[in-house]
Amino acid sequence: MSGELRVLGACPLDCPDTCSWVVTVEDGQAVKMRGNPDHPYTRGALCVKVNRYLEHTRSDDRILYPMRRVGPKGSGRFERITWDEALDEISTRLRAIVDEHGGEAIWPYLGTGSLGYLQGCEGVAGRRFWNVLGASKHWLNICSAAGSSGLFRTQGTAGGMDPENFAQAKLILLWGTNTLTSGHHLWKFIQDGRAAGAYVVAIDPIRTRTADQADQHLAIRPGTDAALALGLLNVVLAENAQDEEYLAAHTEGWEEFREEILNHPVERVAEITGIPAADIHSLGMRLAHTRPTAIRATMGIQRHEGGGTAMRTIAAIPGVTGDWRHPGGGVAYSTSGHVRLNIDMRDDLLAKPVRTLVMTKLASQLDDVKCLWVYAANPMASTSDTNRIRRQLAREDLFTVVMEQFPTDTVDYADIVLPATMQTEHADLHAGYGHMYLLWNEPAVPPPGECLSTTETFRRLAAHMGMTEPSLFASDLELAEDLLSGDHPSLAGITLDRLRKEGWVRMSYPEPFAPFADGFPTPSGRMRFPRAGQAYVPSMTAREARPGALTLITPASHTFLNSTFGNNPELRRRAKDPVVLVNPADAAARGLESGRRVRVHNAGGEFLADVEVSDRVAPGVVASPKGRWPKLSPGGANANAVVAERDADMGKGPVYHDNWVELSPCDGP
Ligand SMILES: Nc1nc2c(c(=O)[nH]1)N[C@H]1C(S)=C(S)[C@@H](COP(=O)(O)OP(=O)(O)OC[C@H]3O[C@@H](n4cnc5c(=O)[nH]c(N)nc54)[C@H](O)[C@@H]3O)O[C@H]1N2
Ligand SMILES: Nc1nc2c(c(=O)[nH]1)N[C@H]1C(S)=C(S)[C@@H](COP(=O)(O)OP(=O)(O)OC[C@H]3O[C@@H](n4cnc5c(=O)[nH]c(N)nc54)[C@H](O)[C@@H]3O)O[C@H]1N2
Ligand code: SF4
Ligand SMILES: [Mo]
Repeated sequence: MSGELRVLGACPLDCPDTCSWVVTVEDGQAVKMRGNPDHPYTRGALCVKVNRYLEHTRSDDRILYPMRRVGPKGSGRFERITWDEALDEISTRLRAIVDEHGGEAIWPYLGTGSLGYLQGCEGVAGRRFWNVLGASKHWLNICSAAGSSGLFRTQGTAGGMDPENFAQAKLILLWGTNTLTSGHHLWKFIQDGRAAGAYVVAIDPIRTRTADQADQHLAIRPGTDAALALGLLNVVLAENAQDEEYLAAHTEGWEEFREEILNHPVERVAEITGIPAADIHSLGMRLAHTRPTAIRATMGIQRHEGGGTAMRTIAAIPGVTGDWRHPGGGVAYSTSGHVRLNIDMRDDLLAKPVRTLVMTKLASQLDDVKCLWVYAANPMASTSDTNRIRRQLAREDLFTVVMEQFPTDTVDYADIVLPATMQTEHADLHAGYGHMYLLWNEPAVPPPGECLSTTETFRRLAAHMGMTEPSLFASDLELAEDLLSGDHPSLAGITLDRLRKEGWVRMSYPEPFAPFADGFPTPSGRMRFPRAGQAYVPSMTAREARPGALTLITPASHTFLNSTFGNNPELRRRAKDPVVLVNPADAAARGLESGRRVRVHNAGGEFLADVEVSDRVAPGVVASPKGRWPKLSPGGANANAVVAERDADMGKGPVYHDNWVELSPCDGP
């Protein structure tokens, strides 16, 4: 058809699947977007959220022009200004802050709104500019840091199985992961495995839609996963099913870890985890006698005080069973450890070393910050302890700039708002964290209004501030060439030309892939088992289990992607009002019935939700999905009002699923 164009792109959202998409452009308008049928992982499907992406790009509330605040902080009242005015004001304020307080008083707070290597959090976005200015560094630990460090300690990398190899597994554990909601493309491979006889077990305190589809669901007490791992291995040892050859060749610390396992007989583990001993035993038997066993363990497990340890201990399982010998065996947390692009953060541009500020500590680390620069993030919705963050953002001495697509709660606190492009409007390079492909996103249409990409915004700002460092002005294509220019073997044969033509290319790893069949990327080349006493650290919820208190879990929402789409009318309609799932026993004890609106509260704050009485959650556990915009929620708050700014045991990760709450009827005492 004349005037019709097919443009290949990639989903930028923080989801393991990083889908390849095809945008149909007619007469300069993007008229259709669908999953790329040729991509081996996307297999032609996007998801319930991104099926609305094009509609979202044209949303009435899209931010199209630079704006300056005219009302009090938090009011969301702005006037339109020109880019020149915006860059003038920003330049003046940044210079003054650097002169008076030093560059470290600037916090470039970059979130996960896009995982792009150009425009988003995985790569260069603005970092060269911040280094020239001497701004504080930003540690993006909001999502997976605890689990990654746990895995790193055991394996030397957070990378693991190729998820496509789940099709070869004979036993599949879906452990703290809600596949059908948070990255559904894996499901086809699980189904392929099933068709060849695999048995699927979901281990989750909630009977999720994924658990519904599994052969078996174990409703574990939150924060006790490390103990379960030890209990399962206890059965493996009792069956003498450990892989002695693999243990001897590729692991260290086995004698000590073995003792730890022997200290965790099934009955003890049943007491800790709340899972019946018979179920632990039967799963232990399956684990002992089924090769290969594939474990999909993702972020749910590690959003706990003991989360790093839990992941570290789960990662030890295939070291004992020898599952890493087989492509269909091992642990799949994230494939990002296999992505070896040439990422140079250009620290050489720093005049002197600077401090690092921690994303999850926004509420407490803003004290001596004078400029908060938020991009691809929505901390007022997504970061812990939002009441304290709100007080900080209201400070008159804080200069806040937000680069955004939509008028979020965070935007409401900005002094200057800069309009940001969406994925169909800018170029980017992507890798999945749940598959083995690199992807190129070609812009399909020009940006609406005066929106600019992240890279272009920083190029213009650098020029406006009179900076002369040449690398600040590298074009998107030059940046992409740089990223692909590394000499790691996984990049062999992958050029920008090829990516632009084909849309995606598999990284050069063997297929099928058994990454640790011959050892690990640790200093000794061996898996490092946890030391005795370090294998199981009970999380807050496990440690303080006390009658009457409820553990709040705030998992992925089916209809939102973190807070992205939280303003989309159709997805909001589908999501209905916020709910909190409550076990019938806990509901009865509080005189609550379904539909009753409650305050979910603790010392940190409260949010409102409607009770849904349900045996999907075990007694003592309540659940309310993440991603709501506070200002679009009843009471003006979401679940992060009750999530404490407390560190997990590793990586300073957040504890989104590890907080005590109480429920009180809104109309009651
Ligand atoms: N639809 C949708 N998809 C998403 C997202 C989204 O918001 N919406 N978010 C994206 C992002 S940023 C990420 S990081 C991932 C997150 O997605 P997942 O990795 O799936 O992580 P969560 O949703 O936090 O938790 C997964 C499951 O872990 C369970 N869980 C909680 N505590 C425990 C525990 O102590 N032990 C065990 N065994 N299970 C536990 C929860 O009940 C939940 O069902 O998904 C991505 N995909
Ligand atoms: N209670 C609770 N809270 C959680 C979690 C949980 O499990 N429970 N999960 C956490 C997890 S896993 C994560 S990853 C974080 C995510 O938290 P954040 O990193 O803050 O991500 P989002 O909330 O999705 O906000 C991203 C914003 O970036 C904007 N954006 C998207 N693309 C671009 C772009 O190209 N340029 C610019 N300038 N802006 C863009 C979007 O419009 C959106 O408003 O949330 C965490 N929050
Ligand atoms: S959010 Fe995930 S499943 Fe949906 S289109 Fe993006 S990558 Fe694919
Ligand atoms: Mo995340």
